[in-house]
Amino acid sequence: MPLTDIQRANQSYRLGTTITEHLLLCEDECPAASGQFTRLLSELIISAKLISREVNKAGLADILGMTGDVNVQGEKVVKLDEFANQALIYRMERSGLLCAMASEENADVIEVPENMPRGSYVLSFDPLDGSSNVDANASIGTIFSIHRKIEDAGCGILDNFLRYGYEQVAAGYFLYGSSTMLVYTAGKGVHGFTLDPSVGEFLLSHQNITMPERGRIYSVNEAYTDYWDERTRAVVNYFKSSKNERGKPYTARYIGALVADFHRNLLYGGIYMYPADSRDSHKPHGKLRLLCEAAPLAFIVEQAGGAASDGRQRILDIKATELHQRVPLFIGCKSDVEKAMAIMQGKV
Ligand code: AHM
Ligand code: MG
Repeated sequence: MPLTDIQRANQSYRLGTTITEHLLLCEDECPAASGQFTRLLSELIISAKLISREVNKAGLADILGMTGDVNVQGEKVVKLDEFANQALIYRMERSGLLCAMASEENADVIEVPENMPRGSYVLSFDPLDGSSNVDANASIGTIFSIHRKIEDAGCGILDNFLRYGYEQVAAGYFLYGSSTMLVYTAGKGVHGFTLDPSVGEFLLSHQNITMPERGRIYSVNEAYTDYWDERTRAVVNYFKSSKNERGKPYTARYIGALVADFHRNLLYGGIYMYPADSRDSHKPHGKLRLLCEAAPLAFIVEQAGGAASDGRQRILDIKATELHQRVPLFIGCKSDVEKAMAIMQGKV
């Protein structure tokens, strides 16, 4: 008897399919899955394991009084987001696969030093998204986006990063939650791997993740209602007052960590919104960064059958003009995002 999807996922998790094996198996249908690309993902995985190790110790460090500037070994204790940023830069610049990086934490492009081997990819990342949740032990994550470097361009030039989202070769995130997960796409579906601490490997646990056409969750920080324009308020009111496909009201869920909120909606079905608001000078364009937050998650959501928009256009059709450009974000199940767009554009 053929196995169901869930049985197959259980089997591959119990018997263990690693990401390298998974990439090798799909190499034919996934042009991005070259040997170089596989190594790039393996390097990201090692960085994420290091970050995961520190995240898991975060509460313990506090109990042991190690959150000051210097720990008992006399080492400087860095904040987790600084550690995550350092770990990614340190490992990835030694990988020989990249020529430059852009981190949410660094103002400028980080060029791989000339004395190190350079590769043909550029990487944008948010090292620890939702880090304000760390002290409360809530889920946080690392988001990454991979482009090929522009041919014949220098490594450090901004143009390597000022690209359309649809040009991404791959994108993904690590979620440090009740377990540590990697979810990624290389343009052929969305796949999830769970870190098995006893094996020390990410094993395939969610193959071909797909979102329902319409969700049952809306996620937005409603504390900013007074700072939204009329149309944004109308979008949120729509989800508050409408029934979902099953004839039930939508439910509200908001952790305040994009990766965690996105991941839940990806699996359960829903829409996450971080609209523009008028609180302070940079929020007219929302809070979230195009390159290291919105674009990679938009690539994933579309590969899972969902959609992502800034309210006017598809996120993947936006060409970045600044490294730390911010965009309003409506992301999730296709018909929910389309409804939000229609309201934002005054079409309904
Ligand atoms: P960060 O990258 O500095 O952590 O900020 C982004 C985070 C997202 O993870 C989260 O969705 C959002 O900020 C929450 O913002 P707010 O507290 O305004 O709702
Ligand atoms: Mg972030």
